[in-house]
Amino acid sequence: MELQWFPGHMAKTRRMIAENLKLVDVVVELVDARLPLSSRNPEIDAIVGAKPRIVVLNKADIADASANALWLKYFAELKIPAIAVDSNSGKGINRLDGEINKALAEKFEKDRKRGIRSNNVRMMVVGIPNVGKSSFINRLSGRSAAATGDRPGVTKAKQWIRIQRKYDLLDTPGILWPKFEDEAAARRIAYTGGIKDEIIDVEELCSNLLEFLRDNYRDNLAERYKLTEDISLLSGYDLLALIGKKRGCIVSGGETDTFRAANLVLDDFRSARIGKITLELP
Ligand SMILES: Nc1nc2c(ncn2[C@@H]2O[C@H](COP(=O)(O)OP(=O)(O)O)[C@@H](O)[C@H]2O)c(=O)[nH]1
Ligand SMILES: [Mg+2]
Repeated sequence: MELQWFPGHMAKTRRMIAENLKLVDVVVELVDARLPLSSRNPEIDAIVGAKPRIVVLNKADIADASANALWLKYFAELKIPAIAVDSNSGKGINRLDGEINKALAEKFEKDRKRGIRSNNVRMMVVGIPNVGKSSFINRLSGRSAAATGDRPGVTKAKQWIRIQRKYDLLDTPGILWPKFEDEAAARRIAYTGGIKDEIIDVEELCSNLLEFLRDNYRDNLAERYKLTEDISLLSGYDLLALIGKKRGCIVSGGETDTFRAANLVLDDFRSARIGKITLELP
């Protein structure tokens, strides 16, 4: 991953997030809509504990719309509030307000009984690298964002961003470690670019992705690369070679440059040029 996660780092991260958790009313957990389970931290439930939480299926714009609906239903059944968001355009982000109100209904009621009138809500964003935490925070804060600075009783270094008059958002997200032990999850994260390509075999990775696309998004694949032949029986590596040939990825001597082809396909996938694709279903 972008950061090397050692047990020591994980312990430190856990500690830092636990400290910040004490300061907030609600946690916004970002996951990648294309792989909502694989992009979750494996210990998220234990880390967040009983603190109210909203799951944001981010990058919903480049995930399969019908799959987004299935995932929202999945989280609804688990009684975990979830919304689908595109942090680049801001689409879906307006649902956050309603979900927070529902998740914090009890707190508001308690405050009201105690005669506390201010409905200020403090929140923090957590998620694994590359799910879009910074984009989400920027989008949420918009131009009206104002660093509210240090406040009494809060550690000096903490910066809060005031949004929509009633939210205080911790300006630095909690960066959690991904699922390393789960090979299939790690592979899906790698497809999306969440693991540095330098440390993996891109041709093997791309071959695996092509097999997934062959079985689940064959029309998208055929259309993108003008594959008119029957590809149902081609292996991932055969597909890679075929696409390389079609795209003119040739090395001197006439052989197909499968390394270049793999980078091209991965780039196409990551930029959603093959289509809106979800890598796992509930
Ligand atoms: N299509 C799309 N891309 C996004 C979205 N949110 C973030 N990104 C992109 O994902 C990449 C990682 O985003 P970033 O905010 O840096 O992630 P962080 O590491 O969690 O802070 C960047 O290239 C963003 O432009 C989104 O909702 N839709
Ligand atoms: Mg960031």
